[in-house]
Amino acid sequence: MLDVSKIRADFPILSRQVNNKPLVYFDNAATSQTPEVVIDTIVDYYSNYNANIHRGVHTLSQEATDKYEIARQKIQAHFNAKFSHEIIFTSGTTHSINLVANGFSALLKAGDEIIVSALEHHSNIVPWQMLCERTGAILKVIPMNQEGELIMETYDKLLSNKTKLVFVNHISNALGTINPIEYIIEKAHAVGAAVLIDGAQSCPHIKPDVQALDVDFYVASAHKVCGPTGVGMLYGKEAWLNKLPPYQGGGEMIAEVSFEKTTYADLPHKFEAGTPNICGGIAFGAALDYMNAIGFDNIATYENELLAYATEKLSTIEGLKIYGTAKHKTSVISFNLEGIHPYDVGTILDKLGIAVRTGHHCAQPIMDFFCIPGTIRASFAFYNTKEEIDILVAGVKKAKMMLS
Ligand code: 7TS
Repeated sequence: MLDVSKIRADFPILSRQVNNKPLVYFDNAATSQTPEVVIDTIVDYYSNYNANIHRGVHTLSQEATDKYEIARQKIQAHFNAKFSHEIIFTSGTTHSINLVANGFSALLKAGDEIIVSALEHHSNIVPWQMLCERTGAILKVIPMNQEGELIMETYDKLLSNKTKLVFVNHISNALGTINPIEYIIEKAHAVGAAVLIDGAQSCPHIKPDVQALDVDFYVASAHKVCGPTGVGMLYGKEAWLNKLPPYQGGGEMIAEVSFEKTTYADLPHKFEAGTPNICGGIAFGAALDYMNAIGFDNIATYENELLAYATEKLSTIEGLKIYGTAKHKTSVISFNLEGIHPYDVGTILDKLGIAVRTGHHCAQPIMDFFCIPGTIRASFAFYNTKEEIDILVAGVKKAKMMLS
């Protein structure tokens, strides 16, 4: 089991005050906090071996290159990719999705079909709409039910030999639903479609095995797994990455350049034009080491306890409605107080030192489905406690009293 007070001591930010109250950080689905070991990795990089990579004969450049490539191998091992060159460093999930969507422009034709789900973050909707505009492909949507679960019977009917791509998040950021991606992948492959899974919200809770899933693309952001912002990854099966054209042109992604013709570098460099976020990539590796040392099974068990506790306590508040009651869900609770705007509740909670997110969570179609402007979202990580949930529950009661 987790020693949560020991874990909390790893995170300097958790001991700060906000508005003269101890910080209660429940906005983990937006970004996770950073442990000392990751902060130290960043300081060590800039203090001791800051240099550009893959291009210098000098010692600093070689050290930075070695550590960056070791980080790639850590990510490969974490996701169980077959080859390290199947891991592409990007600036985050959004960049990874755009890279794939852009690549498919060259592979799709008018009338081809793309399937997304009703539970997507805008970053897994807009790039595909742009792709459809460029190619004439048609976007279809797997609908959801009142619990916030995808309706698989409709998915089965949407699939046909016209389906070329399926894009679904592993876990919904707005509701916490864990989607049946094994089923989704298997069914898509049966009609010859490729599958991209958006793992931005799953990676903080689950250790995905891309080979066992047999998924074609899997994407994630470091800042949701205790790493820094501005760095993330794209896993792609080697054959797919070889098939996709490069996303950006520039230095590092070429084999040879002349004004007549340019040939591209091998994977992974073909997709990594320009100077990358070197320090970020190395810190991403350190963050995964940190989380793996705690253990994802331990993390999931503990977070499920927090979820059950918070669901029970919040449900006792009259007029509070929870959105997203899927059978399989992670430690995210979206809720509203009857007749009160979520923003007003969030503002009062902030005065009490409690950080939650309010609004549509970049998932407007979900809010439209429930006919609401947004929700208050509390999202828990392995360093949160039941005592903090008690503080939230008291804060929500206070907000209700003040705003009713
Ligand atoms: N996909 C999902 C499912 C997400 O939750 C997010 C970010 C993204 C993609 C985009 O990730 P980025 O790192 O490229 O920005 N989600 C949230 C959120 O729920 N609140 O703030 C960001």
